[in-house]
Amino acid sequence: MASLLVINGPNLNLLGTRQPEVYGSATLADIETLCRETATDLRCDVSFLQSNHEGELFDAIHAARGNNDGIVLNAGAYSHTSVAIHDAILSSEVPTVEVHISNIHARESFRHKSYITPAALGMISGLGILGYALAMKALSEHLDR
Ligand code: CA2
Repeated sequence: MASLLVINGPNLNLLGTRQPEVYGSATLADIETLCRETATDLRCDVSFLQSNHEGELFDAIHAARGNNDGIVLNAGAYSHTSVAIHDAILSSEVPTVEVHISNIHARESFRHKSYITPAALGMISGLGILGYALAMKALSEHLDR
């Protein structure tokens, strides 16, 4: 059974409390519920990590090697700044799908660049929390190939 890891980065613990016009009203707990339901449908295991600390994010990506078959990653604002997370994804060699709840290309120009995308299997942006479920499905199909 495939094991997927869903990683959320800085400030995503605040989802549902502010900026609903940008991020919707779902909370981080709602994302985890959706991912658990999706894992049941896909017959895979899923585990979760949220951290506001960059080093904890790449520690989790390193630890995924040998323990998880795929990663769903919303690195939050670190997506736009972190070469270290880019390098961690490449060094882990764990297929990773990048997710953004909002459409980063319809927002400020500083959000248009992501250091995650070149290291990722693919990227989903702007589809709300559905993006997490779609990313899990994409990873499941990728791993079945
Ligand atoms: O759209 C996304 O998922 C983002 O990764 C969310 C990040 C943002 O920096 C990226 O550009 C796009 C920010 C998450 C912060 O979420 C908050 C939610 C409620 C209140 C404050 C922040």
